[in-house]
Amino acid sequence: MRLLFVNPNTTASMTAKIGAAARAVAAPGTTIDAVNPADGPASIEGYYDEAFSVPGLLACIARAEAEGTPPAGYAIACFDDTGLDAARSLATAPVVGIGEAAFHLASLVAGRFSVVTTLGRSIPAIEHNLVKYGLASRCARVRAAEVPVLSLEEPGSPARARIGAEIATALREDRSEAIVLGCAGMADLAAELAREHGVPVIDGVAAAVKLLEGLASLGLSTSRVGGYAFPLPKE
Ligand code: 5HY
Repeated sequence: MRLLFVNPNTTASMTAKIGAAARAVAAPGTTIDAVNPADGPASIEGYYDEAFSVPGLLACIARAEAEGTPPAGYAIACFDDTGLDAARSLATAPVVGIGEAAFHLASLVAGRFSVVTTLGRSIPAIEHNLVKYGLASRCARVRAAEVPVLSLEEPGSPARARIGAEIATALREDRSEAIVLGCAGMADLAAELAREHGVPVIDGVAAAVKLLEGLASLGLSTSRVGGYAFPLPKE
Protein backbone atom coordinates (compact mmCIF):
# COMPACT_ATOMS: atom_id res chain seq x y z
CA MET A 1 0.00 0.00 0.00
CA ARG A 2 0.99 3.64 -0.48
CA LEU A 3 0.43 6.26 2.22
CA LEU A 4 0.67 10.00 1.63
CA PHE A 5 1.86 12.24 4.46
CA VAL A 6 0.95 15.89 3.88
CA ASN A 7 2.95 18.44 5.85
CA PRO A 8 0.69 21.52 5.77
CA ASN A 9 3.59 23.90 6.35
CA THR A 10 6.00 24.67 3.52
CA THR A 11 9.32 23.70 5.18
CA ALA A 12 10.79 21.01 2.93
CA SER A 13 13.32 19.81 5.52
CA MET A 14 10.47 19.03 7.91
CA THR A 15 8.61 17.21 5.16
CA ALA A 16 11.71 15.11 4.53
CA LYS A 17 12.04 14.38 8.25
CA ILE A 18 8.39 13.33 8.37
CA GLY A 19 8.86 11.00 5.42
CA ALA A 20 11.95 9.43 6.94
CA ALA A 21 10.24 8.91 10.30
CA ALA A 22 7.26 7.30 8.60
CA ARG A 23 9.41 5.02 6.45
CA ALA A 24 11.37 3.92 9.53
CA VAL A 25 8.26 2.19 10.94
CA ALA A 26 6.35 1.29 7.77
CA ALA A 27 5.60 -2.38 7.27
CA PRO A 28 7.13 -4.28 4.35
CA GLY A 29 4.94 -3.46 1.36
CA THR A 30 4.00 0.00 2.65
CA THR A 31 5.51 2.90 0.72
CA ILE A 32 5.45 6.44 2.06
CA ASP A 33 5.27 9.67 0.09
CA ALA A 34 5.60 13.00 1.90
CA VAL A 35 4.62 16.32 0.38
CA ASN A 36 3.95 19.92 1.36
CA PRO A 37 2.16 22.79 -0.37
CA ALA A 38 4.19 25.20 -2.52
CA ASP A 39 2.51 28.16 -0.83
CA GLY A 40 1.56 28.79 2.77
CA PRO A 41 3.18 29.36 6.16
CA ALA A 42 6.68 27.97 6.74
CA SER A 43 5.48 26.82 10.14
CA ILE A 44 2.10 26.56 11.86
CA GLU A 45 2.07 28.25 15.25
CA GLY A 46 -1.51 29.07 16.18
CA TYR A 47 -4.90 29.62 14.57
CA TYR A 48 -3.88 32.22 11.99
CA ASP A 49 -1.16 30.02 10.45
CA GLU A 50 -3.55 27.07 10.50
CA ALA A 51 -6.11 28.95 8.41
CA PHE A 52 -3.55 29.83 5.74
CA SER A 53 -2.23 26.26 5.56
CA VAL A 54 -5.55 24.55 4.81
CA PRO A 55 -5.99 25.53 1.12
CA GLY A 56 -2.55 24.18 0.26
CA LEU A 57 -3.17 21.04 2.27
CA LEU A 58 -6.42 20.37 0.44
CA ALA A 59 -4.74 21.07 -2.92
CA CYS A 60 -2.16 18.36 -2.14
CA ILE A 61 -4.96 15.88 -1.41
CA ALA A 62 -6.96 16.90 -4.49
CA ARG A 63 -3.85 16.37 -6.63
CA ALA A 64 -3.33 12.89 -5.17
CA GLU A 65 -6.99 12.04 -5.75
CA ALA A 66 -6.73 13.12 -9.39
CA GLU A 67 -3.77 10.83 -10.03
CA GLY A 68 -4.33 7.33 -11.41
CA THR A 69 -4.17 5.40 -8.14
CA PRO A 70 -4.88 7.45 -5.02
CA PRO A 71 -3.06 6.51 -1.80
CA ALA A 72 -4.50 3.88 0.54
CA GLY A 73 -4.42 6.49 3.31
CA TYR A 74 -3.47 10.06 4.15
CA ALA A 75 -1.91 11.60 7.23
CA ILE A 76 -2.16 15.28 8.16
CA ALA A 77 1.40 15.74 9.35
CA CYS A 78 0.81 18.73 11.62
CA PHE A 79 0.17 18.06 15.28
CA ASP A 80 -2.81 20.44 15.35
CA ASP A 81 -4.51 18.07 12.84
CA THR A 82 -5.00 21.14 10.70
CA GLY A 83 -7.81 20.82 8.16
CA LEU A 84 -8.53 17.22 9.16
CA ASP A 85 -12.31 17.27 8.77
CA ALA A 86 -12.19 18.98 5.36
CA ALA A 87 -9.49 16.54 4.25
CA ARG A 88 -11.65 13.59 5.32
CA SER A 89 -14.53 14.92 3.26
CA LEU A 90 -12.34 15.23 0.16
CA ALA A 91 -10.18 12.09 0.31
CA THR A 92 -11.51 8.72 -0.85
CA ALA A 93 -9.09 6.92 1.51
CA PRO A 94 -8.92 7.21 5.31
CA VAL A 95 -7.33 10.36 6.73
CA VAL A 96 -5.61 10.42 10.14
CA GLY A 97 -4.20 13.43 11.95
CA ILE A 98 -0.86 12.82 13.67
CA GLY A 99 -2.21 14.45 16.82
CA GLU A 100 -5.24 12.19 17.11
CA ALA A 101 -3.12 9.17 16.21
CA ALA A 102 -0.66 9.92 19.01
CA PHE A 103 -3.43 10.57 21.55
CA HIS A 104 -5.11 7.26 20.81
CA LEU A 105 -1.93 5.20 21.02
CA ALA A 106 -0.90 6.99 24.24
CA SER A 107 -4.29 6.09 25.76
CA LEU A 108 -3.57 2.40 25.04
CA VAL A 109 -0.28 2.31 26.97
CA ALA A 110 -0.88 4.79 29.81
CA GLY A 111 -3.66 5.87 32.13
CA ARG A 112 -2.53 9.49 31.90
CA PHE A 113 -0.27 11.26 29.44
CA SER A 114 1.13 14.74 28.94
CA VAL A 115 1.69 16.48 25.64
CA VAL A 116 4.85 18.53 25.05
CA THR A 117 4.46 20.89 22.11
CA THR A 118 6.46 23.87 20.83
CA LEU A 119 5.00 27.27 21.80
CA GLY A 120 2.32 28.14 24.33
CA ARG A 121 0.19 29.67 21.56
CA SER A 122 -0.29 26.14 20.15
CA ILE A 123 -1.72 24.74 23.38
CA PRO A 124 -5.40 25.81 23.06
CA ALA A 125 -5.87 24.16 19.65
CA ILE A 126 -4.42 20.91 21.01
CA GLU A 127 -6.63 21.07 24.11
CA HIS A 128 -9.65 21.64 21.85
CA ASN A 129 -8.78 18.56 19.80
CA LEU A 130 -8.46 16.42 22.93
CA VAL A 131 -12.00 17.43 23.92
CA LYS A 132 -13.25 16.85 20.38
CA TYR A 133 -11.68 13.36 20.26
CA GLY A 134 -13.03 12.42 23.71
CA LEU A 135 -9.57 12.00 25.23
CA ALA A 136 -9.25 15.14 27.35
CA SER A 137 -9.78 13.10 30.52
CA ARG A 138 -6.70 11.00 29.72
CA CYS A 139 -4.41 13.99 29.17
CA ALA A 140 -2.95 15.38 32.38
CA ARG A 141 -1.66 18.55 30.72
CA VAL A 142 -0.61 20.06 27.41
CA ARG A 143 2.76 21.75 27.91
CA ALA A 144 5.00 23.89 25.69
CA ALA A 145 8.80 23.66 25.62
CA GLU A 146 8.74 27.26 24.31
CA VAL A 147 10.73 26.46 21.18
CA PRO A 148 9.71 27.80 17.75
CA VAL A 149 8.71 25.06 15.30
CA LEU A 150 11.54 25.86 12.92
CA SER A 151 14.16 25.69 15.68
CA LEU A 152 13.63 21.93 15.41
CA GLU A 153 15.18 22.19 11.95
CA GLU A 154 18.28 24.05 13.16
CA PRO A 155 21.31 21.89 14.02
CA GLY A 156 22.64 22.78 17.45
CA SER A 157 19.51 24.61 18.58
CA PRO A 158 18.52 24.30 22.24
CA ALA A 159 15.17 22.79 21.21
CA ARG A 160 16.08 19.18 21.99
CA ALA A 161 17.31 20.06 25.46
CA ARG A 162 14.25 22.19 26.22
CA ILE A 163 11.90 19.42 25.13
CA GLY A 164 13.74 16.95 27.36
CA ALA A 165 13.55 19.33 30.32
CA GLU A 166 9.79 19.84 29.82
CA ILE A 167 9.29 16.07 29.66
CA ALA A 168 11.12 15.70 32.98
CA THR A 169 8.89 18.37 34.51
CA ALA A 170 5.76 16.68 33.14
CA LEU A 171 6.75 13.33 34.64
CA ARG A 172 7.53 15.00 37.97
CA GLU A 173 4.47 17.23 38.25
CA ASP A 174 1.63 15.72 36.16
CA ARG A 175 1.64 12.09 37.33
CA SER A 176 1.89 11.33 33.60
CA GLU A 177 2.81 7.81 32.55
CA ALA A 178 3.59 8.59 28.91
CA ILE A 179 4.54 11.58 26.77
CA VAL A 180 3.11 12.66 23.44
CA LEU A 181 5.42 14.79 21.26
CA GLY A 182 3.36 17.74 20.09
CA CYS A 183 4.99 18.61 16.77
CA ALA A 184 5.70 16.76 13.54
CA GLY A 185 9.19 18.22 13.69
CA MET A 186 9.89 16.18 16.84
CA ALA A 187 9.36 12.88 14.99
CA ASP A 188 13.07 12.00 15.03
CA LEU A 189 13.36 12.46 18.82
CA ALA A 190 10.88 9.89 20.16
CA ALA A 191 13.15 6.85 20.52
CA GLU A 192 15.99 8.64 22.33
CA LEU A 193 13.60 10.56 24.60
CA ALA A 194 11.88 7.29 25.53
CA ARG A 195 15.22 5.77 26.48
CA GLU A 196 16.23 8.90 28.38
CA HIS A 197 13.05 9.19 30.46
CA GLY A 198 12.02 5.56 30.80
CA VAL A 199 8.41 6.02 29.68
CA PRO A 200 6.60 5.57 26.36
CA VAL A 201 7.16 8.64 24.16
CA ILE A 202 4.72 8.69 21.27
CA ASP A 203 5.34 10.50 17.99
CA GLY A 204 2.27 11.09 15.87
CA VAL A 205 3.98 10.41 12.54
CA ALA A 206 4.82 6.83 13.49
CA ALA A 207 1.42 6.41 15.15
CA ALA A 208 -0.33 7.54 11.99
CA VAL A 209 1.57 5.01 9.83
CA LYS A 210 0.37 2.11 11.95
CA LEU A 211 -3.21 3.31 12.26
CA LEU A 212 -3.47 3.89 8.51
CA GLU A 213 -1.97 0.46 7.77
CA GLY A 214 -4.54 -1.02 10.13
CA LEU A 215 -7.49 0.83 8.62
CA ALA A 216 -6.43 -0.06 5.08
CA SER A 217 -5.83 -3.73 5.91
CA LEU A 218 -9.30 -3.93 7.49
CA GLY A 219 -10.87 -2.24 4.49
CA LEU A 220 -12.16 0.58 6.71
CA SER A 221 -12.60 4.05 5.25
CA THR A 222 -14.43 7.25 6.07
CA SER A 223 -18.22 7.01 6.43
CA ARG A 224 -20.10 9.18 3.91
CA VAL A 225 -23.51 9.19 5.57
CA GLY A 226 -22.91 12.23 7.77
CA GLY A 227 -20.52 15.13 8.11
CA TYR A 228 -17.83 13.52 5.96
CA ALA A 229 -20.04 13.31 2.86
CA PHE A 230 -18.10 14.19 -0.30
CA PRO A 231 -18.16 17.92 -1.10
CA LEU A 232 -21.09 19.12 -3.22
CA PRO A 233 -20.07 20.61 -6.60
CA LYS A 234 -20.07 24.42 -6.41
CA GLU A 235 -18.88 27.40 -8.43
C1 5HY B 1 3.38 20.97 13.55
N1 5HY B 1 3.18 23.24 13.64
O1 5HY B 1 3.34 19.76 13.86
C2 5HY B 1 2.76 22.05 14.37
C3 5HY B 1 3.16 21.99 15.80
C4 5HY B 1 2.76 23.23 16.55
O2 5HY B 1 4.27 23.65 11.64
N2 5HY B 1 3.93 21.52 12.46
C5 5HY B 1 3.84 22.87 12.51
O3 5HY B 1 3.63 23.78 17.18
O4 5HY B 1 1.59 23.62 16.49
